[in-house]
Amino acid sequence: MAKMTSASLMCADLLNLENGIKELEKAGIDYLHIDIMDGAFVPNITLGFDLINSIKKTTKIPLDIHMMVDEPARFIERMNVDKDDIICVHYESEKHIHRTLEAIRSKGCKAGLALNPQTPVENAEPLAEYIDMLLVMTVSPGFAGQKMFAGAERKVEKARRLLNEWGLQNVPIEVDGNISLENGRKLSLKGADIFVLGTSALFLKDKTLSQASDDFKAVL
Ligand code: S6P
Ligand code: MG
Repeated sequence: MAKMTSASLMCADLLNLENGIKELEKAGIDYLHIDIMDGAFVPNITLGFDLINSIKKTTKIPLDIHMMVDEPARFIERMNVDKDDIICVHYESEKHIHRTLEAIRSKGCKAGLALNPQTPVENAEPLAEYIDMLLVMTVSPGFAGQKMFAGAERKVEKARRLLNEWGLQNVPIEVDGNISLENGRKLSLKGADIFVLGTSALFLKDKTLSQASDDFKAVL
């Protein structure tokens, strides 16, 4: 599977976002990662639906929407998405998550399932028929700038093996949290496919977005 990058917009210069997105287009970034938080599922509040609508008018880069909210089913209907966009919901956020994954697919876009660091990959097995992408969180969700959890490599390796066993060879694994050059290379070797890039590899003081993106792609 081709390796892909997803730029975490909560780490971008939000007062200059339109120009930032134009630069990300030139840099060949594959997805824009949009973190939606509710202050309950995670102790933070970030980006929201109006921003998604504005971004949709600005670019054709597909969106990779990461819902860190309790009961995300409440919000799926109103989301403005196209067929290449991904809406990703957390296993831990809903009692009947398969219904939410179905609701996402019925909008004509892709359904992603996210797992917190402590949630075993095996928990995704009953949901195999409902997922188009598996997000293995490599930090506890809520904040940028954290350190990758110690079991992340082992978990990604297991996720790739189990997805293949379940017949999901074409379902990509996304990793999110502290994806530096070094961690990106290690996780790529274990089978990660989509890399969420934030403060660890893309939004850096000493590099342009294009330089940082090129440097990251070179280690995959
Ligand atoms: C965190 C969120 C992430 C962050 C990303 C930041 O809860 O889901 O998408 O934006 O982890 O990257 P970094 O390199 O600062 O950890
Ligand atoms: Mg995220």
